[in-house]
Amino acid sequence: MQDPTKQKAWQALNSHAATIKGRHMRELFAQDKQRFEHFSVELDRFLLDYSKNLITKNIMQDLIALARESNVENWRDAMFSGERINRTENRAVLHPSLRNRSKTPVFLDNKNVTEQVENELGKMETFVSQIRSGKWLGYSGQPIRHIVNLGVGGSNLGPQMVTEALKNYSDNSIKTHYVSNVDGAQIAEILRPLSPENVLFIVSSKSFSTTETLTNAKTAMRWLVSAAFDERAIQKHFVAVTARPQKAIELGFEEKNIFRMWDWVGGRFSLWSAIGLPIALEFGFEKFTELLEGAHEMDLHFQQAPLEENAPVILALIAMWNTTFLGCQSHAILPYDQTLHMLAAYLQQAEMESNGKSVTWDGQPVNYSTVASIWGGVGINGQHAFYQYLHQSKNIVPADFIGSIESVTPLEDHHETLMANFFAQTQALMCGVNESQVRSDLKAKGRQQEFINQLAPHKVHEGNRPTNTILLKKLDSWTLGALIAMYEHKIFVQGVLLHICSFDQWGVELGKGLAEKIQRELKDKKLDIEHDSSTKHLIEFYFKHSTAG
Ligand code: G6Q
Repeated sequence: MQDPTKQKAWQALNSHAATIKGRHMRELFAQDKQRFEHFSVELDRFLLDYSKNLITKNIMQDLIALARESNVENWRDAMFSGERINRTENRAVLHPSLRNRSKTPVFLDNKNVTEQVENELGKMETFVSQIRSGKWLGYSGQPIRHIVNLGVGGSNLGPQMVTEALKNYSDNSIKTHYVSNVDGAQIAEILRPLSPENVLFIVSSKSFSTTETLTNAKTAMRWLVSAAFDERAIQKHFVAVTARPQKAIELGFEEKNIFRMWDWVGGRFSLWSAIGLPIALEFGFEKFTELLEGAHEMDLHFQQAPLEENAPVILALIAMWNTTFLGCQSHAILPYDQTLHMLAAYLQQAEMESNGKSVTWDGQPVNYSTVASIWGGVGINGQHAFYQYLHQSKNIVPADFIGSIESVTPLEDHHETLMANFFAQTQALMCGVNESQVRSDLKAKGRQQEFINQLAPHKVHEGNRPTNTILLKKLDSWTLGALIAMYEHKIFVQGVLLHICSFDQWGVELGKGLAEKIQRELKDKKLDIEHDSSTKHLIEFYFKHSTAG
């Protein structure tokens, strides 16, 4: 496979990067009165404005040319048609089929994936209706009121992020809780106020072999059985979601209580499958369907819109421009919506686990930056915490600002205050304020010259800090589905541009394997593998001071 840096467009972008660094976005806005029109895309229920990036029309043309040279369109079509583009695991990548509301058949190994998905959705719908209507009863005859999802990583972050984001749409008949950590503190705290009689546990694990999740599942089973005094209660209070149903059966699950997912769904892309069951249980199957519909609409946009107007493609190109060509090392996700407080954590996994790699899909080392580290938090709160760094640090941190025109919870002037800050921040990050302005502002306030000389350098904001603005009409399940799908496809396109396999995660295996060996040592209270001196002494110190057992 060709070295991507040798591509014509890549080299043109390298030259642009060398010259654009001396320019300021203020100047670019002044030169082009239609900059917003040139660098924004309006979709059905939201707007993407990427004009506050250090780009010109020529740069955008070369970025689009890079997408063409990298065959983004062919890769996209290969993904949607079920080709095994996850090369290192020899798997298809068909999460868009989970929300294929057009119901066009997609075949994999002579099986119609669309049909499999529809069957499973049907099973979910029936189950959701039984639980929500109170027909499904617990061991003592009580209807289910609480769902506890036991799952980690991709089997946790997506559903939990969505549950938080849609919490204002809940009718509160069912409350969902999430346990992801094997630290007993989490499950203990969640179970403490609950009564086993009305709790349903979902053991969510694609592999059904994740130690953390199985440890939590066994603890939950003991908790239930110690109240019910009957192991048969498990069938009324536990369901599983997995691609390995046999393993769930071995743990005692009845086949009818097992929801299927498949190898062609990556964990971090799985909230659209039965992994999203807690969402459907708390908000109803209709809301879950709306989420799928919004995502499907984004799939269609990604498949049909020309690259120049294709939101996920543009986001990927801008991210690559900022990271690979301009050298930014991190990227902030800043929703001005309290209910999106988990979005940064969700996208952190989606993007960093997908593209935080340093070899190409052929195993060649890459000699360019791949993706930035992702972090962030909700707007306003961040302004009173880490925005100082965004405005004045030596490191440039591009950011996505996400806000809504209409509030889901309108209260007097709350939303206006929130959104005034939303608009002000991207403007301030872009424009900044130079020293002569700072000086004249201080002078206008009647400050002494000596004071002005002292303070002026501290008040200078260079500006020129790149941001994307995503303005939603309103945060609802449809729009949320579209938003998440847009980011999923952005990540996919980034992988294609960077020649990286976005759908494996070999980097998590090393530590996992080592932890298994060390867990045996901790159990036996004896070191029997060779460790470096730091790890050896840490474990010995742990043994020496441990009061447990
Ligand atoms: C996601 C990752 C990872 C995975 C968890 C849980 O893409 O593969 O986060 O989801 O390790 O795995 P199981 O669902 O198999 O328990």
